[in-house]
Amino acid sequence: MPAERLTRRNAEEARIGIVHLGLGAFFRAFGAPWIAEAVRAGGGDWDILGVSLRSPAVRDALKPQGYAYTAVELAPQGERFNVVENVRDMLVAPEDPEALLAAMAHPDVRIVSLTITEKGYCHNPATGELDPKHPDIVYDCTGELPKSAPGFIVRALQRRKKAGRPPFTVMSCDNLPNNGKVARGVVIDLARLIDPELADWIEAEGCFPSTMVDRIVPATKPEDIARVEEAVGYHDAAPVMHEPFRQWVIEDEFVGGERPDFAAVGVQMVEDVTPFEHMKLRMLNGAHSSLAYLGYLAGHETIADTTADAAFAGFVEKLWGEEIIPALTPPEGVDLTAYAGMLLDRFRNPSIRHRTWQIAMDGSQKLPQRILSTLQENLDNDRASPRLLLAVSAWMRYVAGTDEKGAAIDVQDPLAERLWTLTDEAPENGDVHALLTVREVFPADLAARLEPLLQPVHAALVAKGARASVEALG
Ligand code: CS2
Repeated sequence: MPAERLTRRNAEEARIGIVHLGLGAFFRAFGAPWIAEAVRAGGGDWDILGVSLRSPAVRDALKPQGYAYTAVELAPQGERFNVVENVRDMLVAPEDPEALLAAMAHPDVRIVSLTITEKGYCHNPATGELDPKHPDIVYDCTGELPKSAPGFIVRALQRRKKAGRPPFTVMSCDNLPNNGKVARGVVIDLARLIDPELADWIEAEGCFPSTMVDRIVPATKPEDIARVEEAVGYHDAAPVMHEPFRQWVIEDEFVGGERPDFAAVGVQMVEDVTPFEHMKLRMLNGAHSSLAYLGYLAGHETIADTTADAAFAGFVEKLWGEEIIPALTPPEGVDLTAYAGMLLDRFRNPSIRHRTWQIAMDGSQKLPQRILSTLQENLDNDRASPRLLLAVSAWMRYVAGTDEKGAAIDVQDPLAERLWTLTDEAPENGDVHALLTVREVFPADLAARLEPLLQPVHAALVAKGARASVEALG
C-alpha cells in the first residue's frame, strides 16, 4: 500500500508575522519548530513565509504537502518525529521579486529573519563590511527589483517608509560574529548608496538583534526520506534531521518589542550575545571546520567517524583545552571545559551522519571567525597554536583540490576558482604564500605573521599526511 501523503493538519492558523530569507534545512529544524512552541506558549500571529533566494527545490518539495514537514530528532537511543506546520507559504525570490517585496512590506510582518549563510551578506568576511563591488550589490543599486538579501531588505524597508509603516526587525541567524551588526552594516551601507534619507531612517528606527544559534543539522539524504516514510507511514518529500541539542540566544531588541514569546520556551534573551557567540563559533564551529578539513583528508566521511578515531578525539580535546579556551571569556556561569565535553558527545552521536565535505564548504567565508580570530589572539598573547595552524594548513591543502590519494576534491566555495588558480602551480602542496594573499580571508598583518609559522606545518602535512599530523598533536 502506498504511504499516505503528509498534509497540513493545523486548523487554527495565525497570520504571517515573519518572512524568513533562506529557508533551508537549518531553519526548518531549528527556528520554525521553536517559534511554533513559542506561539503555543504565548500566542501571537507569527506564522512564517519562507523564501528561497535561489533554487525552487525546497518550495517544490514542500508545496504539495501544504508546507508541513517532519523534523526528525536523532538521539543515540532512537528517533522522534515532529510535524512542523507553521510555514504557511513559500516564495522563490528570482521567480517573483515583486511578490516578495510586497510580502515584506505587509503591515502584519514584523520580523525578517535570515539564514542566508555567510556569503549571503555580500560582505568582506575579513572586515565585515559591505562589498560595494559584489555583482549582486551593483545590480541592486540600479533597479527596484533586487537579487541579494540586503537588496530585498532595503527595498522592502523603502516601501514601508513610504507607506508610513514601522520597519521590521531584521534577525540574523547565521554563524557570523556580531551577525546583527553585520546585517545592520550591510543594510545601512546599501541603503546609503540608494537613498541616504532611507539610510538615516533605518539607522534611527531599525532593530538588528544579534543571535547565537546552535543545532547540528546534517543534510537530509535519500535514505533518510525512505526511512521516515517507513517509520511514520506517510511520504514526506523533505524531512529534516537534527540532533536533540539546541541553544538560541537573542539580544532583546525588536521594533516595538514585537516578537514571539521566546523566553517562555527556553530561548535565552540577553543584552549582549557576544560571549555566547564567541564561545559557539570558536569552540563548536572552529572544531567542526578543523575536523572537516583534516578528517576529509584522512579519509573520514563524517564528524562522527572522525571523532571515533582516537587520534582525532585527542586532537580536538587539546585544541579546545590548550588553544581555544585560553582565548575566550566565558558567558556568565558557563564552564567552558564542561561545554567542550558536551561538544565532543554531540560530535560523537553516531546517528548524525554529518559529512566532513558538507562542513568543509565555503571555508573562505568561515575561517576568519572560526579559526583565525583565535589564532590572532593567541599570537598577540604569545600562546602557541599548533593545532589551529594545522587546521589552516589543511584548508589550504583541501582547496588545492586533490586529496591524499590523488583524487579530485569537489571544493564548494564562492572563491573556489581563485583559490584553485592560486594553488595551481603546485597542485599537491597548495601554496601557503599565494593563499595568504587572499585578503578576504587573511588581513595583510595577520598573513605576514602566519607565513613563517605555516610554511613548516604545511610542508609536514604534505609529507606525512593528515592523520599522522593529527596523531602527533593528539
Ligand atoms: C557547521 C554548522 O556546516 C557547518 O559549517 O559547522 O552548520 C554547525 O553544524 C552548526 O553551526 C551547529 O549549530
